[in-house]
Amino acid sequence: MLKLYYTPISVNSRRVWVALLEKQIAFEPIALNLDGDQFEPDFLGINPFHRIPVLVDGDLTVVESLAILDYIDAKYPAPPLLPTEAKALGIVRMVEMVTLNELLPAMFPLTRQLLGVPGDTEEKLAQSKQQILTVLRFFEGLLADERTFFAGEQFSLAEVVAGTAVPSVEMFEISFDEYPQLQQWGARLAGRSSWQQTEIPDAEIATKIPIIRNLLAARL
Ligand SMILES: N[C@@H](CCC(=O)N[C@@H](CS)C(=O)NCC(=O)O)C(=O)O
Repeated sequence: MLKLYYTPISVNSRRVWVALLEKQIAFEPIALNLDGDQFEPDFLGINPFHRIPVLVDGDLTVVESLAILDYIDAKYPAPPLLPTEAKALGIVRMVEMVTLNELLPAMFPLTRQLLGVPGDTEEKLAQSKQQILTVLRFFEGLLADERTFFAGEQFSLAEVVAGTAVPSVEMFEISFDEYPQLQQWGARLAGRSSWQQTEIPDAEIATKIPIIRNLLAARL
């Protein structure tokens, strides 16, 4: 059986968890705390970069969530999460990369500010907020023809990746009022069983704040 090293509160893990649920693939979850256990020799033997998620399938170990998602989709093609048509595939890949390379890095400074982790300048915080708004405008534009999902009617890895990150920007008091397509898209995803099963209650997240603060401070 597949083994998934993960942490329930991790956005990087959640996208793999959601994909496994969408495809109804059984897996053995192995939870790390990320309180230093990621530096234990046993785990470093699995991922020398000390990060989750990691997927282990027999003698194959896959690190990096986007690589894991591709592996899962190729090995378990039903339902397919990557379109094959050129335009749709380009959009899906673009949404995945913009989420990882533009949105998430902009969320780090603002999350640090929320949790009282010092080290970010006012200029950095303002730039990060602008960057998030640019991503939201960009995604709104991609959904502007009122398509159900980024790739059209097909639920895809664009939803799995962006849909587990975009709604969190509300914690920075960013409203979706100016992004009606994105708001409806988010509501559609929130109704899915895979989203509901991977939603972590606020009370549980609250117990992890010291760990989250340390992880974010390490990224300064
Ligand atoms: N690019 C990686 C990022 C993974 C990542 O940063 N995971 C965080 C948790 S959300 C982690 O394991 N942090 C522990 C550490 O950096 O020591 C991916 O997409 O899988």
